[in-house]
Amino acid sequence: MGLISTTVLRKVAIATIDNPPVNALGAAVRQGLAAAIAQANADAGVAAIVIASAGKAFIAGADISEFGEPPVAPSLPDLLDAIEASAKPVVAAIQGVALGGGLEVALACHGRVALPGAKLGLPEIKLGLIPGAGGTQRLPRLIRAAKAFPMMLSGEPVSAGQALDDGLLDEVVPSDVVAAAARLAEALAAEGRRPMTSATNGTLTEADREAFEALAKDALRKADGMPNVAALVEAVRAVFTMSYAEGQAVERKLFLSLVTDERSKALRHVFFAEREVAKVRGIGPEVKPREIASAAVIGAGTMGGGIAMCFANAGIPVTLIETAQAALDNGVNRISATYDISVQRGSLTLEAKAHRMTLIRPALGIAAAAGADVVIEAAFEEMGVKQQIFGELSKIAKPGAILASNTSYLDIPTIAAATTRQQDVLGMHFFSPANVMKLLEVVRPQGVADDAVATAVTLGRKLGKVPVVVGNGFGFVGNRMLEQRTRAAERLLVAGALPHEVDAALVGFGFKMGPFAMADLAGNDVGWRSRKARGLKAPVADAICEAGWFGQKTGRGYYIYPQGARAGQRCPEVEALIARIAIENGVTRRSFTQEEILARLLDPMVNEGARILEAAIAARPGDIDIVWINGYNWPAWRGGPMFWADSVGLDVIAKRLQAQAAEIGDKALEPAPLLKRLAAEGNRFASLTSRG
Ligand code: 3H9
Repeated sequence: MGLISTTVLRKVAIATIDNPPVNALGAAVRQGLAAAIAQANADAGVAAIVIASAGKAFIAGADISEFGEPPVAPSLPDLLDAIEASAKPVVAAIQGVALGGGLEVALACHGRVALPGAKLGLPEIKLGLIPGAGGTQRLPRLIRAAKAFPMMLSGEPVSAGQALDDGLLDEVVPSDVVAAAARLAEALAAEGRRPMTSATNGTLTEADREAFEALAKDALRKADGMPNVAALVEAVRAVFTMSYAEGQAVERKLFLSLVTDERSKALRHVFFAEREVAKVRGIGPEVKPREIASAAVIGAGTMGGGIAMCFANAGIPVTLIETAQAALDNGVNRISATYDISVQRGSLTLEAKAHRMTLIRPALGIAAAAGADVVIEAAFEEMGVKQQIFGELSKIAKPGAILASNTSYLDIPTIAAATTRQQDVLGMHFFSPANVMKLLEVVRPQGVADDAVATAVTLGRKLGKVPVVVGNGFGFVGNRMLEQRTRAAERLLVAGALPHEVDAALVGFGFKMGPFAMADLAGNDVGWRSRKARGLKAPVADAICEAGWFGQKTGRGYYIYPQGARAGQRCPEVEALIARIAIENGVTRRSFTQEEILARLLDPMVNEGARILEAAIAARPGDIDIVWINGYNWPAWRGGPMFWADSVGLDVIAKRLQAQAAEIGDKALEPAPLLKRLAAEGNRFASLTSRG
């Protein structure tokens, strides 16, 4: 088998897995390992066995892309039982990561040796799963349930040092882990194989069971409906109540049912989409990003301040620029107050705050941006203002500096036209609050240099963001789709739903907030100003603003907020106003089910997503999903809007849109050509990407 090569060294068979990039346990690897173990057992010249690996990882786990495919023997649990039952001792030589099924391989071995940089973990929970190859049964038996359960619940790996302390590893060696594993294997062969992990029930005590039950209770309380948490509890509990074989059967049954659960499918889709999004068309490893050692942010408002914090948090000095001292002082004070909240919460030390504040250098006047390697403009959202700033930047900025606008909607080429360096101008669109939200839309207009785009992407990652490269076009990806949802929400009010019903539908779907609670929080005047500038009308939203109900900051908006309350209460005046507007528009209002509300909110977004794909503003449907998960709190376990649409069925969505378009008489709601075509073919958005 090509992926496993075996050499024999002083009576120890070394089976090395070489399945780039991360030695995932695909069918060929499992078959190769099974053959290597069987062969070593049959070879009289072999006394012990080492499982080692080539490349940067020991084993990153089961091959996630095989889940949901027809099973190919041997299954991982069967392979691991064979390893554990090997008559000749088997030792794992761990370098890099041993994750999921990778750690389960090590757990089935009779000894484990690692390099100091190794990381060991069972991250299945993050994919909506639980360990499915004996991990829930072997790990508690090895290191106690009270230690093993939190590791499986968080999915976070532990260091080699920690694993050694916990008894998960036998040895940590500074170098040549294979030789050290071979020595341990020889010793085990000489002294007689140690008891199998699956049979070491002696480590399970009543005290451990009680400690585990307390942790389990807490975990179930916080599980938020995720079925894998309850499954994990059930599987680990079996360690105390059943034999290993029975417990393993429980684990297997739970694992297999979770694999087919929509939530796990969604999380697995997100795992691959996160990796795909990093691949940018036309930008390979030969395109080297420019060096970024300093930054400048123009505009010390909420957005500019948040962006400056991102640089300071990443240790990059940043000049924060305003035109007037008072605005600059306000900006710096706001940043300081935001850091204070982290200090109070205990997530930031006072020293760290002080250091970050020294990295933020307030300055007056655009000339202060002259030395920066990247300048991000976060000024007022008006083309004239932006063009003036970029015109000046073109004169004073360092040659080769990246000149980025944080605009949410405006045309980047028009901004770039104010400069003589189109090759350096692009969009870097952060999301509010900029120091928290992970999404960064990197807007790539025609004419920008590839290395400028690569720089923005690399920088985004350094700032802890998830950069998604998007094309230029009104609202780019996220806000363009959000506008559809906002319009749909307004239509629903006039048609008969109430603000709290619309919000409840989205919260029920998994969002933290609905559109009206969100609008009240952000300030209804923001959208109002933008509609007026574009000559657009939204009868309910406009009337609410005309009444001065801007949201939480004025004590009322779509809801009432008595005495600064953060949760709004239903407002009879708003509800009466909506009813009046419906009458004025000749609409007979009717009630809507939650399901209808959801369809009316989300289908137009999906339709816009299809148009965005047609126009190549987003490279892949998965990129759109990543935008919505990281910028708009779309629940990851729902996979993003395009994944959701695939799971509902594109034919269903196309039919619903067609019906709505006819009912309202709005052609814009008719299914986009791409959606129509895929629906007619019985296809999914996922078919547009290589993974299908
Ligand atoms: C499991 O084990 C279940 C068992 O309990 C029971 C089974 C019965 N499978 O992240 P990167 C690909 S569940 C398939 O960019 P890094 C990845 O898609 C599994 N592919 O690199 C990418 O491909 P491409 C539990 C995988 O250095 C490439 O490898 N394990 C897998 O930043 C490089 O990945 C996990 O959840 C996989 N398991 O990080 C671990 N892993 O180049 C998941 C990676 O085509 N993996 N790929 O885009 C990770 O956390 C990170 O990938 C890792 C490397 C830390 C390993």
